[in-house]
Amino acid sequence: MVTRENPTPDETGQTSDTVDAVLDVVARSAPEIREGLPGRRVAHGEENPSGETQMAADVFADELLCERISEIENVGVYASEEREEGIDVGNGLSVCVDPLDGSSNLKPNAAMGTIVAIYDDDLPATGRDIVAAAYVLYGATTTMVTAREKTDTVTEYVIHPDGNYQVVHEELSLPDDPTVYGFGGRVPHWVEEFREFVESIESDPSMKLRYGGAMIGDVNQVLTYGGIFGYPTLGNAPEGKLRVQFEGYPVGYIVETAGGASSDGHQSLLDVEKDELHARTPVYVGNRELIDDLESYMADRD
Ligand code: FDP
Repeated sequence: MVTRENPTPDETGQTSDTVDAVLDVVARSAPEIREGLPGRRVAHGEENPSGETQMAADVFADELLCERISEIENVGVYASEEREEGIDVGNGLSVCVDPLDGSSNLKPNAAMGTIVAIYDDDLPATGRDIVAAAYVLYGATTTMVTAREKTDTVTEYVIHPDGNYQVVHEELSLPDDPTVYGFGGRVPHWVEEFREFVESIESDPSMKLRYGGAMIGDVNQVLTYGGIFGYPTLGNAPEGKLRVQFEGYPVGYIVETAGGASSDGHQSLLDVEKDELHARTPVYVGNRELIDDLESYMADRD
């Protein structure tokens, strides 16, 4: 379970209501986002703040969530991977959204997600400021996985086409025996220490490769079957690809709350400190023993 040095005194009252409202908006918006995808599998013509080509669907999902989340009482800032800066929308919690994670899976019609992280501080916040995190997975069905400080549990919901949703797993926890692994980045760019770690994973006959190219789909495999996902440090990109505020902290928080572990190669993702909204970090999440092994392989690398 996640341990915080300075826990929010009591995630009740206003904070809890705001978290409920944000998660409700995300769940109820998911069918609309899904329905909006077919006509938006084309480039929008702009780049996001990380220099990636935006798809029309990225912009659509961002605008829809921005409009709805901004209206929630006690939300202070809405920030998105698709916007340079957070938008000041009032007083209260900061909400960071990756509206469409894995949007390069739009063209081949594979899984994608929406990620949300709610921080009880200004942005850029730290991983220890998270009060809740969640993701929607647009797979064969639409599901949502939430982790919140109030209950210290991870819950999975199925979201119906009309926006209503129901619990399918009240308290999700990472299976004890890991069976799946998936790692991003071009293999020729993997650093030697990481390559050796991957060889050790692949030499274990109980481990199977599961990699779909959208972080949320790959992380959900790990939460379901046990194992490890990583988007590693690369020879040509030491910070990897994934963004701390929008991807690293929320998946780290969810997997740790589910009884697993997270790392940037040396420490919990929740202890990574960056002072830019769109900063990146290597991301590794999964069963504790696999993350410990990974960290020992990476120990000599800065
Ligand atoms: P995408 O660029 O398709 O939106 O950070 C976003 C992400 O996907 C992750 O979902 C995924 O793990 C990773 O990037 C894949 O990136 P590459 O295909 O460039 O390795």
